[in-house]
Amino acid sequence: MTLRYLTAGETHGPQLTAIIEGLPSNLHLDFEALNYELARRQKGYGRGRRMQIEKDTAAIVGGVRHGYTTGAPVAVVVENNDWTHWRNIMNVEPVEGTDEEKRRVHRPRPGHADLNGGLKYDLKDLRNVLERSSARETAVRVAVGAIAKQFLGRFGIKIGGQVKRIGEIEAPPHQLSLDELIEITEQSSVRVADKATEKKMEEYIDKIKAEGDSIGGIVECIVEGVPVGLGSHVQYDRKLDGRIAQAVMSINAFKGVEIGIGFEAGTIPGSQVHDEILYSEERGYYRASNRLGGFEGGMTNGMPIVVRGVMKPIPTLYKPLQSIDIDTKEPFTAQVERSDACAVPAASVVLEHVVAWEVAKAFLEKFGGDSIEEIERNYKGYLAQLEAY
Ligand code: EPS
Repeated sequence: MTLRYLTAGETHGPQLTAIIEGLPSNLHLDFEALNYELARRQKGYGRGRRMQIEKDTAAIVGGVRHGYTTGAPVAVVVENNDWTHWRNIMNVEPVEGTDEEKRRVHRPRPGHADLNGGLKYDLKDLRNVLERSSARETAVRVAVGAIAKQFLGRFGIKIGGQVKRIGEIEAPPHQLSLDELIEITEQSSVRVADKATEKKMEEYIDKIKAEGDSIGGIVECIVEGVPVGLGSHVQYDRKLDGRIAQAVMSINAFKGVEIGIGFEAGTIPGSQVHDEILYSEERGYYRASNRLGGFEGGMTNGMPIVVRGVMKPIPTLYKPLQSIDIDTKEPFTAQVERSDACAVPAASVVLEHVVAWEVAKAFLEKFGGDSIEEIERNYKGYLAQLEAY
């Protein structure tokens, strides 16, 4: 069975909804841990006023009983507190009122989905595009990924992340273990391990905000405890690094993805890129380095998965950019809207969760079963195969 999910819901509608299909039965869900992940996504220096309105929690409304999955589809709901201010504007029933009262949008914002979506779906109210294209949707994607994380946790697979860069400020390299990294970045307003960098990033975000601008950055996710052989070399759509890349690019505002040293691999000779193969009784086969970020041939090689993604600056600016009004076809400069100056720390949390989902999906494809116990049996059998190899 393939693990899959769909989401529905608008940023100022009543709720976001996800339905997950293909989860095994008997998986214990820790609701507190799930909501902890949602709270992590809401934090971060540089976010706007909306995050003071929302206190995201996930309500599970199907597929779970007395704390355990039943094997049925799992339905997850994250309510939008802001909905109370938008009841009329976002009502599913027809409402009376002027365009102004309905907050009709006819001025597409550069960098957003507004104009493309309006043209494609023949919508004269661009609100019908922006409401769905909003990054608010990542709240429920984190809820889905948090369930995947808990599933992977059963098999000793752990996921963490960090911010590598915000605009001009780069985080220096470090030698922290994943556990240490998770603990330390959690204390950071910008999800970096180094306090001096944190301060510089905060000051930089302040400066950008004061200029009416916005800023993006680079985030990284690390997955440890992954067995050899998730994904496959035999078919393009089974290559797990390719599927992770697609998932990362699907996060709102992401413009690029790298695995391991990524783009640097095109700048140095092969002898400095490939990870030499070693063997010991204790560890079996392992690598002297992890420059390829845990992948060869579209399959995991047993080293940690390392994925980076780049987020563009949020396009809602206080500094006006030129666009064209779809009613008058006249140029205008964008009006001021509530916005985040920087959402890179939040994007780091989203990255962890979309990667968790892809790894969980590949894990289930390989060790698939209908109950968690059946998967555990299959997994143990495979580990014995690896040991005997
Ligand atoms: C977003 C715009 C802002 C952000 C929102 C994403 O919302 P609003 O238009 O209500 O001010 O706050 O992010 C979230 C609500 C969230 O939960 O992350 C956008 O246009 O993508």
